[in-house]
Amino acid sequence: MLKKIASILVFSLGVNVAHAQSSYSIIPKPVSIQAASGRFDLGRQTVLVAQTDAARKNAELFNEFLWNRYGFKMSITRVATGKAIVLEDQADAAAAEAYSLTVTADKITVKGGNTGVFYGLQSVLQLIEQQNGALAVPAVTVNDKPEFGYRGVMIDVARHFFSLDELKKIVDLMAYFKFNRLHWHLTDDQGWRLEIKKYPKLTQVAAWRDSSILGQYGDFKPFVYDGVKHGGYYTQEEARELVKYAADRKITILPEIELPGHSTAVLAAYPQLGCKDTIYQVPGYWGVHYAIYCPKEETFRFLEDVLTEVMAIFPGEYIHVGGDEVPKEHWQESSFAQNMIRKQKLKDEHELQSYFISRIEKFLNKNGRRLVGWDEILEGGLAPNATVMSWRGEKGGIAAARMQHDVIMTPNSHLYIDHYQSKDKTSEPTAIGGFLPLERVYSYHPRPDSLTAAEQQHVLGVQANLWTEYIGTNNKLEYMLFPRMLALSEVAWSAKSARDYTDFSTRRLPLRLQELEKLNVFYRIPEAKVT
Ligand code: TNX
Repeated sequence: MLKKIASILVFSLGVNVAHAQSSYSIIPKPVSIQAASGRFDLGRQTVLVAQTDAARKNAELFNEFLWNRYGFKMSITRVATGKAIVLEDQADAAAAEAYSLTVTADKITVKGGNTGVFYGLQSVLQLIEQQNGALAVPAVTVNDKPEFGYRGVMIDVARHFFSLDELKKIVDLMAYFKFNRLHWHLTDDQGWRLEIKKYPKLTQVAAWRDSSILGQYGDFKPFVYDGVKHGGYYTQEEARELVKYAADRKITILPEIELPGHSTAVLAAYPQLGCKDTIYQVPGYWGVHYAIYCPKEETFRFLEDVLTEVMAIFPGEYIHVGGDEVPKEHWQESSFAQNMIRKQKLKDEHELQSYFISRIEKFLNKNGRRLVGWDEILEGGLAPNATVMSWRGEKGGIAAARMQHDVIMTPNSHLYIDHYQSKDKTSEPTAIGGFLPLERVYSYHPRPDSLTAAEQQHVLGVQANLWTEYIGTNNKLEYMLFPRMLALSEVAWSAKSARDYTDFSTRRLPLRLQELEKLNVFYRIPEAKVT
């Protein structure tokens, strides 16, 4: 109902805008965009010109979008004849993600590195106007490049499992808005989601939770079970398929394997990796759970085996190892962990956690990979080469940047898209709490003023996190992502000085939302601002 009423508002707004200035509605906003006169008519007779295999891949993906959105494809050729969209891949492009785009009545030219050309084509798609069934692109010159090299979205598939098809749909939309990192939160207390050949119980046991194992942690509402054994996992083949699908769309996947906390599901499968001689169960409720990995040699062997299989699937340079919310009681109550603290001459459990993470980092570095962790990995001493994801505000990120460590900003104050989208929580589907309206996401700037220019260079970029404790369906996943993901795309891509919330929300967003509607995305309609 809410969606219906608001959609009437947006559509009436959209129609007015469509005729006045539907052009140049690109999100995220390009660095420069200059209007010219005339337009390029687009149709079945138009050809895509691609001279290399890599350029051809971009052309095929452009065609795929045209097919889904408008029901036709163009032919792809090596030589331009007649009206053409020419893809000029420049192997020596200095900035790999930059592109230029020129549209005249006869020709569209997209120039850049192969990734830049891909982004240029996304801009072309967003410029297409449809009038009386005919398609056209207004004449224009665009020069564009991203502000940040890391433009990410995190999806938690551990609290609720999402199908490969749904993830591909999200990847398509991420690419359309020029994101380049998907952080795949694959493990947590409530489930392990990746096939590991050496440890079959991870998918036989740890991937499934049971309706009988409910509880309540603090204010967290337990998930209401429907009698279904909730869970699921991705085979290695499926994970590889998503890696390839994303890579074609210029998106690198960062897999996350949580340690030493958020790992109860693993202990349910392999209890010997915990410090207690007990039975663990995969919990069906949220929060910070007591059971964590014991710092035994057997645990490190297990983790190295797991990470070896993970690295074989995910070729990206980063492996995320969690590190957040590690309660220390499990170690305080274990004579093994206490002996370890003494033997390694550590001060306390925080230093033991740091020892744990540093050992894993050494292993990853030896294998040519870099470790990322949540900002708790600062406690007890940061591993020498670690990159920090700052989620409890910017504090951790600022501290890490001052120590010359790389940082990705994901503050829960601005980028936790599991929070409510309205102040009136009763009008919204249940969420974890908090209030994060579109405008607040848009207002975020990831380079804190308190850092020097050199320190700011350590901020690689930004990411929104979608935790799925209360998200069990594709529709709800999309409802939480859209349109806040579009606001984030502009935070990540466009310079702060170029950003303008009024232009974004009243002119460009309504047009993009119409498009999401056509692409069957279950987005939330933002409240129309009455001025
Ligand atoms: C904290 S953010 C967590 C997650 C929860 C989230 C809910 C982070 C690194 N840990 O385990 O899902 O809050 O907002």
